[in-house]
Amino acid sequence: MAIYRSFPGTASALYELVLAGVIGWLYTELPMSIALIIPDRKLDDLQQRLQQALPDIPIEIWPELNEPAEVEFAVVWKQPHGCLNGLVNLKAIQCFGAGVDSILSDPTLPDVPISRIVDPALTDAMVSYLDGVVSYYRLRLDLFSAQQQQLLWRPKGPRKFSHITVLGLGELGSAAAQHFTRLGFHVAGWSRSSKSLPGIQCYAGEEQLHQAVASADVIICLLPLTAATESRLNTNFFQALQPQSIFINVARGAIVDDAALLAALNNGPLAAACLDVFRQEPLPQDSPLWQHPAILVTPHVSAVTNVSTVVSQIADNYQRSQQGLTLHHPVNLLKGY
Ligand code: NDP
Ligand code: OXD
Repeated sequence: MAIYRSFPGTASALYELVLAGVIGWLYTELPMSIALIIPDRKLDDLQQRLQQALPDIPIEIWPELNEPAEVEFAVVWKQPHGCLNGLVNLKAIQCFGAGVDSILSDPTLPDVPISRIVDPALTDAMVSYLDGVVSYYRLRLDLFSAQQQQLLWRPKGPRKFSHITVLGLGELGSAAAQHFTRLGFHVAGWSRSSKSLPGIQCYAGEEQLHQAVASADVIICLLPLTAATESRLNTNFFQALQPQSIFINVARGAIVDDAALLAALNNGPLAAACLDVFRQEPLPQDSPLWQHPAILVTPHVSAVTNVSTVVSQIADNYQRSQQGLTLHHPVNLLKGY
């Protein structure tokens, strides 16, 4: 500023005009972009579909960003910590999944609104996976699979399941609870705040957790991973379950204390566990969970984000962030989910 002020008369005015023009151009013409920050995944399909929905916006795949300062919107999944910090013009973060724990664990997370995926196709996938797993145990396919390894022919009738408890009554948990209610099970659910859902016995808060699971033959975990839920399913929790119950975790591995789970399988009360999620993924080769005869391991596949069904909500959220509107499916940073 001091320099151009020393220009005499018209020259100074001209300089001011040019400078204002350059600043204006910088603010209006900087080609703002969307960054896809989803390491270790092929992103061509997402990039193409999003480009079709937003033809005028450059969509770049991290780490190959043209200019980090151009990024105004980031679609993120398990980002390396720190990589969002350099996006100085970021206006919003769109999580590419339903759970935001990996995004929120970044200590350098920029202070911008975050949204997550809520998608009927994702919900259907989760319900269908859970339906299959409950049938698998009800029909004793776990037992027959083990017997087959030993060439054993020992018929046995189905397990008598009547009660199912779902931990977490959000988008996925409430859909799962309603599904099993429709199939004729007695269904209970547990959440943070109290709820009233038709046909479901609802429990809420720490003090009602044991009550919620006391009569369950099957317990399904669909809680988010937060400071309050980390390692929450511990020895105390497993000791509150019925003998011969089945535990299914499709939420996050770190909600479960693995040593307590193994003890509950080895010494009771659990008969079996199906685990789709783990503290460390991929599950390390030396994890005892791989080899345990009463554990079914699936590689985090119960409900995978479907690019074709979520692209419109991502594009819509981009537009909303540009207009300063609240994003669809916003994350509550105080609650952590
Ligand atoms: P929501 O945020 O819609 O629901 C979360 C539920 O958990 C709510 O009912 C909430 O209670 C309850 N809850 C949160 N904290 C506590 C607590 N401390 N005590 C009791 N209840 C609590 O999440 P979604 O249903 O969409 O998803 C759940 C989780 O599933 C995701 O966070 C993700 O980790 C996992 N997931 C796994 C997938 C997989 O492929 N394995 C795929 C998709 C999701 P309230 O209603 O009172 O807020
Ligand atoms: C999710 C997941 O949270 O895939 O969407 O785990």
